[in-house]
Amino acid sequence: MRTQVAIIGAGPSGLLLGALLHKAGIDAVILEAKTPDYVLGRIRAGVLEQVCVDLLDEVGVGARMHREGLAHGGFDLAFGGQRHRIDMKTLTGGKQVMVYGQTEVTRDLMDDRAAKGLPTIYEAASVSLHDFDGAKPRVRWQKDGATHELECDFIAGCDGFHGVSRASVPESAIRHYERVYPFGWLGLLSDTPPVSHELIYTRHERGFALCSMRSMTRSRHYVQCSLDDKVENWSDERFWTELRRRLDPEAAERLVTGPSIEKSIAPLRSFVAEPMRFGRLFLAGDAAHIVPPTGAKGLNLAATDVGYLGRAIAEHYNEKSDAGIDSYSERCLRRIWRAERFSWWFTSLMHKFPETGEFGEKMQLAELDYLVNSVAASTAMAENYVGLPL
Ligand code: FAS
Ligand code: PHB
Repeated sequence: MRTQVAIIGAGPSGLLLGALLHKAGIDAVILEAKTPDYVLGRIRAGVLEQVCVDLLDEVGVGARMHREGLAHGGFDLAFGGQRHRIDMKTLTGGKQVMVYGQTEVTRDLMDDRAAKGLPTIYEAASVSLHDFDGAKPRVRWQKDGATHELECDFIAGCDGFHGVSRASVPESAIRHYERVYPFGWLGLLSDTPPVSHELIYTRHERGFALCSMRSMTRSRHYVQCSLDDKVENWSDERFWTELRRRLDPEAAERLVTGPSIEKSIAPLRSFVAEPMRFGRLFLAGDAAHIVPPTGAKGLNLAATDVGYLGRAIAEHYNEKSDAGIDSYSERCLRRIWRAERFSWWFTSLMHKFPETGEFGEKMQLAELDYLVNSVAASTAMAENYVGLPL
């Protein structure tokens, strides 16, 4: 088999890149380890920056997002039993975010790819990358008892944090920067109405909590939990009781509980691999970086990576220019580090750390008090949350 671009991973990064390349007239084959249902079953991000919305519109899969997504002009910060709204729309001159689940983004991209008859090979086992430091890279995998090989011009490693692409780069050629947080997020999805019409991020002495949503009838809530906690230790009742204890009185009053559709614990880390290009192999999305979900940046960074990469590869073929390819890593990393900083800062501000202590708690509360009472500080918060310009 031969194609122009081999994409490893059919998560949002791989699918969006495939759609961008198709729009530019470039052939790509996506290799995915799991089944479509497995990929769709992972409940993850919920907030899209305008740059992500624009990319989905650019490839023609934005219709359902605009129909069913919720445009949000602000969110609440809750601490000391009080809620304070960050009016993003006013503070950023009109910018907003779109609340639309990553599962739906992935489904829209999957359906579009299938409708166009574009090749995605699911349940591709033991994927391996070869000769990407030369001009004729190849990818191999196992399926239906046979070994398959794909010759290509480029490989896009869109296979997430635990994927094979970054692991295929010689250790001497890559640097890792990492911080692992001493807690996780226990998330619960339920067909219950959201607590409020916008998101509520809560800092509480018992730990962080987030009230989010997927629609006005489906909620996504999180509570900070210990790293060694297990989801089987958390009955729905225990979750709802703990969430209610952390919310401000008005939110606690409005909380509607119900049976969980999904419940899972996500570990939190900050991680960046540098560089993101190795000859004909390019890393994009979680394969190259991870942010703690506090700032809702993970999916959005993945989208901007593949936005840059799709344009760079199109330039290579259609304009015979490698300027985009040569600057890909540097352009992505500048945006990634700004998002890493914001996500680390917001996580440090809102969570209970083992070493926080009484002085640390006073510092968190003082910073939050300053943040919600300073136009300058609120503006800085707002411009980072809606997404920094490309
Ligand atoms: P993904 O991990 O989504 O996709 C990679 C794909 O590659 C997967 O389908 C995988 O099966 C496949 N793959 C892996 N290894 C392979 C191999 N060897 N061969 C072939 N295929 C392979 N972001 C937010 O903004 N907000 C959130 O609340 C949030 N919550 C999250 C919760 C969890 C548990 C996790 C893990 C992430 C969360 N994120 C969140 C971040 C998440 O949304 C990612 O940023 C987003 O999934 C990135 O998409 P991809 O880069 O496509 O990686
Ligand atoms: C979500 O809805 O899953 C969500 C929203 C905002 C975040 C993290 C997760 O910061």
